[in-house]
Amino acid sequence: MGIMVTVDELKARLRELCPAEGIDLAGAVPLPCRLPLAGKFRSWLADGRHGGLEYMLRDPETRLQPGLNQGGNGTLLVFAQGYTRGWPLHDTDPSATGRGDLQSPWTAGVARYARGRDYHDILLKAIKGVLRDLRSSWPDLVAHASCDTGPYLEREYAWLAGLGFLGKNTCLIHEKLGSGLFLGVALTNLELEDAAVFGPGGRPRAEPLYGVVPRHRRQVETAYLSACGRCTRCIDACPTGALGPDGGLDAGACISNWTIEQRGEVPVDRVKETGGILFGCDICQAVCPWNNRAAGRDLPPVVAEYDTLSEHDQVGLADLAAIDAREFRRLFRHTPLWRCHPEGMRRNAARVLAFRTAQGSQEGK
Ligand code: B12
Ligand code: SF4
Ligand code: SF4
Repeated sequence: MGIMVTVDELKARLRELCPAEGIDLAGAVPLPCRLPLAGKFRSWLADGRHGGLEYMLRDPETRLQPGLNQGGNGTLLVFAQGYTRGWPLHDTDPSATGRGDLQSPWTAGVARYARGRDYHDILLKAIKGVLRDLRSSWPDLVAHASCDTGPYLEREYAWLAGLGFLGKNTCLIHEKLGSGLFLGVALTNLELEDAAVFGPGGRPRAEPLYGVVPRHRRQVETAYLSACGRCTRCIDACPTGALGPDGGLDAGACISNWTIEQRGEVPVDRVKETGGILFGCDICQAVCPWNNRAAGRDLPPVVAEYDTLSEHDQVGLADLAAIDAREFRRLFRHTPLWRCHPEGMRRNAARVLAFRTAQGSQEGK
């Protein structure tokens, strides 16, 4: 049974509950909804741009129709939690975003999203905290929360919920906070009485229910990619040409995919430039002006759990290139780095070592 609520009631509760859970933005998508970019997603799969990410092939239609198992009704709540407050301009030098000859393998070679505790745990706990408290208002609330791993195109729903716009780097970007945001969702049996204020299904909302309201509302509301304007910095900066000229990413060419998800040798012909990058890739976000501006703002800090990697500062690249399963577990069990398995970490560290050695011998000449 659906629970009838008004948008204002939901908004009031989210505004009360999200700050305590360290959530920056929250919004809602009334279901069923039509995803304006569904065709792009289907052709992305059909063209093989999922680059070996086989889980993306599993039941793709479910990603386009959340609520399928509940008859397609209800409301999808969407949440965003910051892990970094932008990237300062000096990070736009690729040598500072992972390819520099720095002392620590951590500060430069690991993408910022992975420099803390595992976001799947942290954000999911925060969302479940909000849902638990919502039950005090609506005891019959049914809700399934997920972060990253559920069958949702999270960025598209975040966009529809008014949390930001989709950039040419394919990330969800908030006008004030930038794109250093994790996303999570909760499929609920809430029924928004006045869902019509959201406009016809599939039309993005101009603002979130909780969080900073964007200034360029019309842009966010009406046009995908419009807030990028003529900027192409991310496309130009991507060392492997993984970003298409007008949106879309070829995961087979993306360093993030190769250093996190894929096992085995990195095919040199496809990904020549993993260089000094140990894990993940931030280049297309670090060059983004929305992130450079966010770094200059006086924003509240991100939750402390997203900034703990300095604990590993004593571990060197040579240690990582030879790491065994037990040590890998001890160091990384509850961090995003867990995802690459010891085998991936050894491979990545060996590549970075080789890269830095070659760089060093060139400088020595
Ligand atoms: C698979 C995946 C990846 C893959 C593929 C990335 C990708 N862009 O698809 C890899 C491993 C490469 C990856 C990398 C990263 N990821 Co990831 N990833 C996911 C995951 C699990 C699914 C994404 C997905 O559905 N991709 C399918 C494609 C088709 O979706 P899409 O790119 O959004 O495509 C749309 C548009 O590009 C557009 N489009 C496509 N082609 C075209 C063509 C034209 C002409 C046009 C106009 C439009 C267009 O339409 C598509 C459909 O709407 C999500 C979690 C989730 N469940 O959603 C996290 C997620 C997207 N990742 C996340 C993060 C943090 C990252 C990294 C930043 C990590 C890092 N530092 O290394 C990088 C960013 C790389 C990048 N520029 O996207 C966050 C993003 C948060 C944000 N603010 O956007 C998410 C949401 C996880 C989370 N819960 O927080 N990721
Ligand atoms: S994450 Fe790196 S490799 Fe992937 S699209 Fe962005 S800049 Fe290119
Ligand atoms: S770098 Fe430019 S084109 Fe790329 S996402 Fe940011 S604003 Fe858009």
